Amino acid sequence: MKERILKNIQSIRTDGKSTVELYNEISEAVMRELTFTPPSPDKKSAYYLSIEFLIGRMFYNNLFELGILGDVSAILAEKGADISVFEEIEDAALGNGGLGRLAACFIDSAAGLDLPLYGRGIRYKYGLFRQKFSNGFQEELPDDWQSFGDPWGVRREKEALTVHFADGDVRAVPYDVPIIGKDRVNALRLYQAEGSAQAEKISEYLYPADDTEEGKLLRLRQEYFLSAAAVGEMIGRYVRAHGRDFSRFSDFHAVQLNDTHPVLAIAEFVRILTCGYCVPFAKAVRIAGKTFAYTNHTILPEALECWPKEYMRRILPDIYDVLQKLDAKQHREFRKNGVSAPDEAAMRIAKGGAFSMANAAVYVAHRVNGVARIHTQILKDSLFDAAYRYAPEKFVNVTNGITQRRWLMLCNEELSALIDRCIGKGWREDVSQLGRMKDFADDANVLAEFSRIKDRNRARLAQYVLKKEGIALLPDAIVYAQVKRLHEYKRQLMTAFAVLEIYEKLKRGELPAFKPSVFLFGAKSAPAYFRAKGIIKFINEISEKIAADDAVNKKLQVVFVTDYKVSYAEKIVAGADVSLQVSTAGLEASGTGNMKFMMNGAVTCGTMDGANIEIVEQAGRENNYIFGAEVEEIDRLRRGGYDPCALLAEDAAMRRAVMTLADGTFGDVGTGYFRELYDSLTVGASWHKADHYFIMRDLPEYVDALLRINKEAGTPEFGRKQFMNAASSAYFSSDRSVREYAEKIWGLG
Ligand code: 26Q
Repeated sequence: MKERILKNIQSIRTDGKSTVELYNEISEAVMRELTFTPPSPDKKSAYYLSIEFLIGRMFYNNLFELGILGDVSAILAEKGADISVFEEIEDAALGNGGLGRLAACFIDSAAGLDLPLYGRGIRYKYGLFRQKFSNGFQEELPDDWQSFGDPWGVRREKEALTVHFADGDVRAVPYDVPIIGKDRVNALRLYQAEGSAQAEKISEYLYPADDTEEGKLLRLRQEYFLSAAAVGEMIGRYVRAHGRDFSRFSDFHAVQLNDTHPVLAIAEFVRILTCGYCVPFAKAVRIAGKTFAYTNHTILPEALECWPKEYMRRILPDIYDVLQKLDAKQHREFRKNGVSAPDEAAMRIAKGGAFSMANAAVYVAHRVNGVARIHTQILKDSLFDAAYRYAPEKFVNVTNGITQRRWLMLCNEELSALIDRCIGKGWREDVSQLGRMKDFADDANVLAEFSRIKDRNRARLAQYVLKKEGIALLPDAIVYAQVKRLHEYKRQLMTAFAVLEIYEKLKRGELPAFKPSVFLFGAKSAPAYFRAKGIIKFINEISEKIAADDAVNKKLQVVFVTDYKVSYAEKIVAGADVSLQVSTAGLEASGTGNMKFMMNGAVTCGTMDGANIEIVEQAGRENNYIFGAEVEEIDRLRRGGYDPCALLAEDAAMRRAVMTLADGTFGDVGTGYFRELYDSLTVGASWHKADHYFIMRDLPEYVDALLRINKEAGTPEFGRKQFMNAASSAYFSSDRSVREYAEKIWGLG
């Protein structure tokens, strides 16, 4: 196959063609020769249902997975074309953050491990918005990713299904995208909604605004659309192969629900079995239980979906009936088993006038998993404590991972080559061998080469930032990076305050030995998330003020990159020195950016939260910079006695940093953003106490940690710390995660 693909590409003429034309021709030359590996009818397959798939750029990745990236690069060079021009082709951002990128890493790993795991998602016409800054404010532009063509998607007209809503039918047309492994090509199947203008709206936008009833209903339609299409397809295939006896359904299908968004798949499955095939309700629920498993990705209450019954009755009356019956069955069962009233209230599917999607999933699924050890523990101890006491055998942990193919081999070729030279190439097939790099932690030559590679990657990152932003990063500076969704719990605002404190210390001459440092931010704010937008503006104001101050601007720089996405992340993780992972302990379920930085040899400056805990367990706490309150302390503070204003009163530097939100140092053009942020920290709001993410508790320790890093950076000891992180990262390969899912949850042999 490789030879044929290369021959196809060899015969392409490059002269006079635009980048987009060439991109399409080369991609098509690959697609002509690829054959999808079909699910085998007599073996079990697993399906990963997700409202997001954040695949990133496919072009280089696919050539890499086929083992022909170098050859294609050489062929193009002969023809006078540079393979890097395809970086102009924007990647489809059919996701927003960690949850979507995790889905992409998992299907990549499964293909590599020769496992039949198939993604099922939505082919949004517009992905996550493109971000611009205007006067430091975020602006959102539509992400028209199909304007470059979609050579990797194969429309499957004949496999289209119909999805029924009370007010009309919608066609779900599958598009298959190849996920290439060594021995198989799995299909990521994305459904496009068609049939009418109203139908098309369903697959128009990822996360449409849901501040109106219409918006909420559209989101509900999306969730049902994905669920019904995926379930309809599975049941159809099962019936054709095995007939109408569903007792063996779960011998052939495992379905993983990526958070609550596709949980309606459970109800749809029960609906079809009971209404379409006369399976008794209890039996249908039992089969669903054996088939479905649910992953929780967040404990934040605002992200736990509850759908008003009234919406459900209006557009999905049959699903409403199923959920009502499921709730009644749950109630009978709990009564029979003597479940206490408070426990029942916590676990009940019907809650007030709404259905709790998480409770439905936890009740039916045979496995419920968190995404890092501490997160799973929190699920057991608090969010789902009653369910854990009721059915402890359901709960398992699977710590997240990332694909080392995209996040090391592809984005950091030089480090990968160094690893090859030290331990041979076996790690490329079996990532667990990467740990053998630790044997070289005291080899001065290897460490020196490792540092030079970091320097070159940092320089490449600087080139990229210059091209994208028109900003020259400070030469030879330490790069501290915080790139992730913008959210209060992730505490980008705390980093902003830390930078302000450092800025002031520099101005006062208190840091004579301070080494040049760049604070690199990348994040998108949800369009309607008022505070997150205020934080972006605040950081951009700080950036500008420091850049304009000749007394410090050779030492300190703040850059908020625009339109942060997968392809930007690939440059940043390779070039950064310090990974900022500073969420309030207990709130970041896992984090996966933290793993990408680690694998590329950045130290973590962070709290004991999410996967940070397992990162320092693998790499050594002494090789990272851990600070701040741990979960127990945060719990205690939450119960009472936390007084951020008292902390501000005691700490003048912190007070001055926080006051800049209110004292006119920075302007927000009358939007009220800054005042509202200030109030949220000092007096709270109707729905929360002051500083409920505990910034004042952790900020002084954060500043200390950043300054400690600044002192140590550039020394051989610091280089060794970075090296130890990369050398200890094998555990965070999504190959390991996917194997765990296959064994503990899917029962894939
Ligand atoms: C919920 C209700 C209404 C509208 C939107 C949502 C919604 C949308 C997206 C809720 C959550 C998300 C995305 C969550 C997410 O990305 N979570 C991250 O998942 C990663 C993979 O497990 C973890 O590493 C991160 O810690 C977690 O934040």
